[in-house]
Amino acid sequence: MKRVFSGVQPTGNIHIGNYLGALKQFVELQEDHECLYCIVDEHAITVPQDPKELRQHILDVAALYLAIGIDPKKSIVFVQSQVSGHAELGWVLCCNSYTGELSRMTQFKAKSGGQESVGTGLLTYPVLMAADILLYDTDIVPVGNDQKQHIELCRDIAIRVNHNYKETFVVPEGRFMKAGARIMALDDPTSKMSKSAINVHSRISLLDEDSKIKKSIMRATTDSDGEIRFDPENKPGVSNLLSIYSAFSGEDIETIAARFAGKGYGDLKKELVGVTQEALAPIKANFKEIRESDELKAILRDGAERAGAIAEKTMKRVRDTFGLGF
Ligand code: ATP
Ligand code: LTN
Repeated sequence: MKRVFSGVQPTGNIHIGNYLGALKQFVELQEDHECLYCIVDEHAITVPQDPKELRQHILDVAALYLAIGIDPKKSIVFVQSQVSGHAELGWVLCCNSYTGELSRMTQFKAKSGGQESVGTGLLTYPVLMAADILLYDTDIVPVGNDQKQHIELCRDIAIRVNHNYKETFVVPEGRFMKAGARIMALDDPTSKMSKSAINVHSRISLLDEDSKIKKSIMRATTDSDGEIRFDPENKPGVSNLLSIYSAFSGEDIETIAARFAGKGYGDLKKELVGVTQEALAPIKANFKEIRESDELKAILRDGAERAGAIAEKTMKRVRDTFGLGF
């Protein structure tokens, strides 16, 4: 069975971009893969976090994982900082990557741009991500399009170590959704939907109330030519709504667009409100119960133990490759 690994940062406001780009694949993959789903808290502290809030967000993401249908009997669900191999391998990989390649990452450029001083963790963030993946001999990494460059870097580092030392790492591949790999902000369809955008109507969070979902979609930015067709370059707003519709319903984009031919944007938006509310309702209902249950922490402890056993095997191999210890 092929092994799958992915991670989500516990930074609050998990939105439909995260869900349609990444999380939805997690559930599908667990049926016929060996899956590890991680809450990457060590990635979250590359920017300052409130410690109390961070701990709450870790449990929120864990509960969301389970609420969308990740089954802890089928998949390993755990928190990154509970398995020390992530930080340990992260250091080893830092010693096998170049500041040049790291400073070329678009996410680094975006997050560090305009800052007076830039934290080292922001630069080495993708190396820790590579460690997450390589620690488990991962074959497949389901992520949104924005992570493509980081997956490439991870592959480069793995190939480099295998070549410069000896065969140590499995070289992984990214897995991207056809619809949903890049959901755009509702208020500005030229930028990606993001947790950190100031305007709450730029995104739909998985736990948003029905009234908020309706408001955000009905006021989504479109254009003035009135025609419903999929054309991301010239009609980014309408195309984004069609992508969201398709990703939730499973119907392909062209079929949806054809069904709305001759109708107005209001009709598309109204139907999309219904589709979105319906898709998120069971997630919200499950979340509340799981988040409040005592079982959640036990699931995470068990997950860390199982992940830790796999990680330790890899770390033994890594220490041997580099001659660390005795
Ligand atoms: P954000 O930019 O919203 O803060 P992120 O990418 O920094 O999110 P994560 O929560 O770790 O942080 O992302 C989880 C997953 O969601 C990743 O696989 C990422 O590629 C995916 N993802 C994030 N935003 C989008 C989006 N707008 N469309 C599709 N996938 C997305
Ligand atoms: N960098 C990713 C989160 C992340 C991840 C990973 C995804 C950290 N480690 C390992 C897949 C595999 C992000 O910002 N979305």
